[in-house]
Amino acid sequence: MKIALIGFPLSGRTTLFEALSGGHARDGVASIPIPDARFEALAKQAGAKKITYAAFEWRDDLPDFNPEKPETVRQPLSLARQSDALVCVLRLFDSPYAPYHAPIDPMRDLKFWLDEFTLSDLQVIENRLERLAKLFQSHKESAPDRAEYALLERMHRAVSAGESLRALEIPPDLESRLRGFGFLTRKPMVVVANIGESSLGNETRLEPLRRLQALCDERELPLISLCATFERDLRQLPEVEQAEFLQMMGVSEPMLPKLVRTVYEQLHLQVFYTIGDDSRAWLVPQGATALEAAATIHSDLARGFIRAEVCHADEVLAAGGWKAAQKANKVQLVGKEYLMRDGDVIHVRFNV
Ligand SMILES: Nc1nc2c(ncn2[C@@H]2O[C@H](COP(=O)(O)OP(=O)(O)O)[C@@H](O)[C@H]2O)c(=O)[nH]1
Ligand SMILES: [Mg+2]
Repeated sequence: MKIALIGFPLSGRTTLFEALSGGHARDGVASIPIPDARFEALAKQAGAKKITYAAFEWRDDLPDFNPEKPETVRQPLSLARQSDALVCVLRLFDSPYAPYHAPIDPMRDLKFWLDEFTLSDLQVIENRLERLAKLFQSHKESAPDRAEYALLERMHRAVSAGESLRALEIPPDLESRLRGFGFLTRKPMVVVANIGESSLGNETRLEPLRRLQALCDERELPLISLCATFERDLRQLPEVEQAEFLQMMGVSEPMLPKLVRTVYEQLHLQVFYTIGDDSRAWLVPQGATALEAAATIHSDLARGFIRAEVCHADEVLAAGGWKAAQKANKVQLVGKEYLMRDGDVIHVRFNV
């Protein structure tokens, strides 16, 4: 899963990216583990020698655009289409270096991006409609082409009316046809309000933040406020000093885990685990089957799938381990169609 950081130049994207990656990144790309206390306990119980968390690939590699040359926004937008989710960073800190849009106005900045997503998607939809119309003229179209045309017309109406495409139900066969377009208004998005150090601990008094919250509520976009420089500096401290630094700045907890968790929720994913010497957490879409889970681990496991042993992590933990869970009859033997639950531990029996 690719998460792209988008925002105005100097909004703090790179600072946030450094905070997330702890500086361990290359060319603006970093694989960042998703914190998971349940998995940590499970791996420890299993005596794992190697622990691999599920991770997102965060990307801070969208080219900057020049707000004085509006057409330069096209390049970052077209690259953003390739991501699975967007994190839109808005500046709420005072900056002498933000010449293009000096006064703090996160509402204006968020609206700018939402409008650009709308215009950009409309362009993509119109181009596609035009191509399909040409196909119809030469009578070479198939039934799915016609279904796609009808759906695109519906999408056009929705996007023109300023709606996002997030809630739009798309039949699976059309979903795969449309995936390549990467509609921006359909992508899960989290808004980050990047506030200044001086506002830490008294965010509720920030008028622009309150107004931004109202806009995000209206558009059903989750909003996280944090101070990117603070989060970055906090991470660099030894753990014992972190609590002190948090208290000193009047902050109850680090915000990065909350950001990661919120992105995770917006993507409608669930996690499952394989445990042993090599313990791993894996991501699948909500509603995935045991066969899909097996395919995520390795294509051989899906190809030669016989049955799978499944037990929920909470039950494995309570039983005192996988073997104990088996003895207590907590481990179920399931087939390909079994619907995975968030937090299942799986052991696939296969034969290739
Ligand atoms: N005071 C303050 N400055 C910040 C914060 N986040 C970023 N900056 C500063 O803003 C400038 C631009 O940040 P950068 O992360 O490079 O922005 P980008 O262009 O969006 O990648 C740098 O000088 C940062 O130190 C913040 O939370 N508080
Ligand atoms: Mg940058």
